[in-house]
Amino acid sequence: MTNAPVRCKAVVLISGSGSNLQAFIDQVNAGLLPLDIALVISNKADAFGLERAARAGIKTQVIDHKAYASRDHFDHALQQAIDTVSPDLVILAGFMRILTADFVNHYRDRLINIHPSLLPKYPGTNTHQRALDAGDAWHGASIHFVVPEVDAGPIILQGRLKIRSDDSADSLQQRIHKIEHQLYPLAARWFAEQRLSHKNGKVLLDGETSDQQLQTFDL
Ligand code: NHR
Ligand code: GAR
Repeated sequence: MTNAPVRCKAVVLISGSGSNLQAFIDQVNAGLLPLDIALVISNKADAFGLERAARAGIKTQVIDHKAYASRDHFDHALQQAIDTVSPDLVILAGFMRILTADFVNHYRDRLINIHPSLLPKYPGTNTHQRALDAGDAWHGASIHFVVPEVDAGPIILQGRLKIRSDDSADSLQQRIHKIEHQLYPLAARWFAEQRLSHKNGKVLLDGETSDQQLQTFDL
C-alpha cells in the first residue's frame, strides 16, 4: 500500500471580494492544487469572500478588528483562531490589516501575501494609479513571504504586463487580477510541493533562482 500524499493545510485571510480565494478554491476542486483550505477568516463581516467559502463548504470565521482595543489584541485573537487548525500555510488574500511583528514571526516562512505591484515598487495602497502617474512601462503583482516590514519580504513570484497608453487604474486592476488568479495558486502549489526555500533574502525554486519567478503576460 502506498502512503496517501501529505496535503498542505492552509488558512486564508480576507477582507473583501475574495476573488483570489475563489481562484484557490477552483484549482483545489479541479485537482490542480494539493491544498486543504481548512478555514477562511475575515476581519469584515460583509466580505463577499465569506460567501464564496461557505458555498465551497469551507469553515468561516469573522474576527472584527474594531472589536479589539489594539492591534496586539486583534492579532492575538487572529492567531488563536488560526492555530485551532494548525495550518502549514497562512495565505493573505486581499487582507487589509497590517500585522504585528509578533504575529508575523509566529508564522515565519509559512505566511504569504499577494500585492498588486512589481515590488519593491509601490508598497502600500493605490498601486495602479501610482504606476500610471510614474509613466511606467510595466505593472504587475508580486507574491512574497511576509516579514514585519510591510510588503518587504522575499519575493516568490511576480507577473507583469505592459501598461497601455489608454489604461486607467480600473483597467489595470482588472488585468492584474487575471495575473493574480493564475500566479497565486501556482505559488501555493510550489509551497505545498515543498519546492521553495530562501537564501540571503532571495526565494529559490528547487534550490535555484528560476525564470519562472518572473512571468510576462500578454493581457
Ligand atoms: N503585515 C505585515 N507585517 N507585513 C506585510 O507585508 C503585510 C502585513 C499585512 C497585510 C497585505 C498588504 C499589501 O499587500 C499585508 C502585508 C493593508 C495595509 C494597510 O495599510 C498595508 C499593506 C497591506 C494591507 N492597512 C491599514 C491598516 O491600518 C488599513 C486599511 C484598511 O482597513 O482599508 O492596517 O499591500
Ligand atoms: C488583490 O488585487 C490583492 O492584490 C490586493 O487586494 C485585492 C484583493 O482582491 N491586495 C492588496 O491590495 C493588499 N494591500 P480579492 O479580494 O478579490 O482577492
